[in-house]
Amino acid sequence: MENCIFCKIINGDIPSERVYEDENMVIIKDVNPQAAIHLLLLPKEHYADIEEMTYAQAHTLAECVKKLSEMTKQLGLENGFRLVSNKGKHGCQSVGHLHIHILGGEQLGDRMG
Ligand code: DGP
Repeated sequence: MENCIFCKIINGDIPSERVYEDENMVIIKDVNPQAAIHLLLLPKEHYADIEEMTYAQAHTLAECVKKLSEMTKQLGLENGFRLVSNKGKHGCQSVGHLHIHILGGEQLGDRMG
């Protein structure tokens, strides 16, 4: 997608701190961290959010999340983490390329809203 920041990051047109990449996803450090560890899981395929996501893309995303669960030690998340995906205005989504926030590296608060 031409004007998508995350597509540009995935393609390497915008620099990022990449911590993992495979055929389906890139995991980068969030530029504005909100926890000791704050990563973003970016599916390589462009779709805006879970509403636009196809069932095939949902299947791929589930595989990405499962893979993440196998990398917790290398990512410093072995004591737990939180996954968040903001959607739309009320969800405060600011980038229209589906992404999952991965937060951890410290004790997180128990409020989510
Ligand atoms: P959201 O508000 O849920 O759409 O989250 C977007 C996140 O993306 C936000 O935490 C900041 C991050 N972000 C935006 N632009 C960039 C960028 O150019 N590089 C990196 N690494 N993160 C970015």
